[in-house]
Amino acid sequence: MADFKKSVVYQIYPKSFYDTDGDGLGDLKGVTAKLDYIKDLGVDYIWMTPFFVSPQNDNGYDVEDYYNIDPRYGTMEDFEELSREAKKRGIKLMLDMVFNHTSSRHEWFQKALAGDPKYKDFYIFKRGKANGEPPTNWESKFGGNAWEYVEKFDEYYLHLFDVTQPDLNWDNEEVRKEIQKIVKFWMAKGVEGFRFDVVNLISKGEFKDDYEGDGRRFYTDGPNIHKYLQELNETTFGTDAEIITVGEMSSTSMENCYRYANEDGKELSMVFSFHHLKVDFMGNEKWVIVPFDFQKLKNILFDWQTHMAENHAWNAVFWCNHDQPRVVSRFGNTEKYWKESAKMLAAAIHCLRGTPYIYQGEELGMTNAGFTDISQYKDVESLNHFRILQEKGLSKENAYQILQIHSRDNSRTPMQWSDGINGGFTEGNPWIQVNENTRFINAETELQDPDSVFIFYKKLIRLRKEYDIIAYGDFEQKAEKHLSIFAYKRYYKGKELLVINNFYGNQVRWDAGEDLELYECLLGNYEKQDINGTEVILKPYETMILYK
Ligand code: TEU
Repeated sequence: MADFKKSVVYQIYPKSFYDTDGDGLGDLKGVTAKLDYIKDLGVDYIWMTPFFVSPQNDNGYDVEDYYNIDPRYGTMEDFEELSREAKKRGIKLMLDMVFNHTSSRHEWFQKALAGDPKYKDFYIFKRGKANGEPPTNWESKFGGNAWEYVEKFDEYYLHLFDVTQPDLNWDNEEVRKEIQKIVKFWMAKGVEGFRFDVVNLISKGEFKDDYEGDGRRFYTDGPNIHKYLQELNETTFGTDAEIITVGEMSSTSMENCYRYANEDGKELSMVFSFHHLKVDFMGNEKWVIVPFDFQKLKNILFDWQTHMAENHAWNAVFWCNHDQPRVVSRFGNTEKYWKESAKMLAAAIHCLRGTPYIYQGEELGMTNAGFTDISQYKDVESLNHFRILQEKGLSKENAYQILQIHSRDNSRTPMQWSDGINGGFTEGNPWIQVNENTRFINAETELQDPDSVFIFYKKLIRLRKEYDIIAYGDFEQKAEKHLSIFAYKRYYKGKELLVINNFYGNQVRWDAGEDLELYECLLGNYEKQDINGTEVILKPYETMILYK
């Protein structure tokens, strides 16, 4: 059976990874070309975000054809070559399946629009209210109402995301059968992992107005969600013990995750939850500027660590992905302590109980995009909200400040391979601008520097392989109330691991209440640790992984 607890997953956003044909977009051949780099890092899986045929309104999360590769990314032969070359290096592939919705260009939706009743029932069409308003007041995650009017039917269809991403009707058995077929198709191609996009939104509940929120209470972790996941499991990936799965769970509850990611294996191997990445939001509102709440971050992560373990469920642990700003810009420091904070954040997340995910460029300490003009932004969500914020009365300057912090494009700038033109990403015109700091934050430089962020990630991954305690140990939170320190312990077969992190740029002191001199330091981001009996003095953004 695949030991996903001991594994590390590396996420690739192919569009921004490496371009081999000079069209300014990364491609599958580009991933193959960089496999040795990934192998050197030491990860076990590559999760690739969607590269299926798509109009790319949401960079591939709007799938037009699940069985074919978008020509912008290459061909099926390119995929097979990538798959073979990865296998040679002991790296497994995890594909990203978007089944909550399709692209409006998908054949099913086109047939639905043409009036074919079979395919209309593949989606969610509803009559508007008597007063001519949409069926419910639900908001799309990308802004505006979540229903689109189709005059021909005098009906609306539901789109929780962009208007070009109509939601599928999972209550229709034929839809579920089609989805099973797609998963089996990719299993037959030798794929060994799946990420299921916003999969806890597939079972819609009641279609009612939401007077307290944006509608999510009616479709998040919906009435048949566990039934549908179990069915998908039994009919597809559950038949192959080597396949690992992760569900992306939007606004989920922990109670549901105990079941989604239970070790009984009935649903998924693990889940992505996002509550710890809303600590710089106002509730669910992302388009505001609020300093991040460190205590909240600790409480949420520690809560999930403790309760998921108690309920025999497994976490995916991560700071970054293609929807999140860069973590070093978010919870770290991009100036004097850039390197220290990038390493500290890495250690803090990798030693938690769960499977760590690294998003391309995170291992280099890549930072937010630093865009200053709307023409530099490409993401549909950012473009919509830039407009909406100004409609709400915010000044352009304010709207820019918010995008600079929260835009998904922060993580979508091209991978920084070198200090050369376009950071070595393309010889053409990059589809999105390369960060100027590629002059000093880039793979070429970091591979040669034994003290680099890259080498630190490499060491962390190696530690997971060498010390079972990191993968299998029990979790215990520490320093709960400390204003700067994020610390925890792991226990396994009589051994103990103590991970201490300073999240701030000032020196702090902590009394651990036990003799710290009994530990050896496995990894840290400063040459010497200042330990005296039960007390430790942590330098700015210091991290240490202690073991006894
Ligand atoms: O994202 C789901 C999702 O709800 C968020 O992460 C979303 O980006 C955020 O709420 C916006 O503020 C997944 C994919 O990861 C994302 O790239 C897609 O755009 C989205 O689903 C739709 O398929």
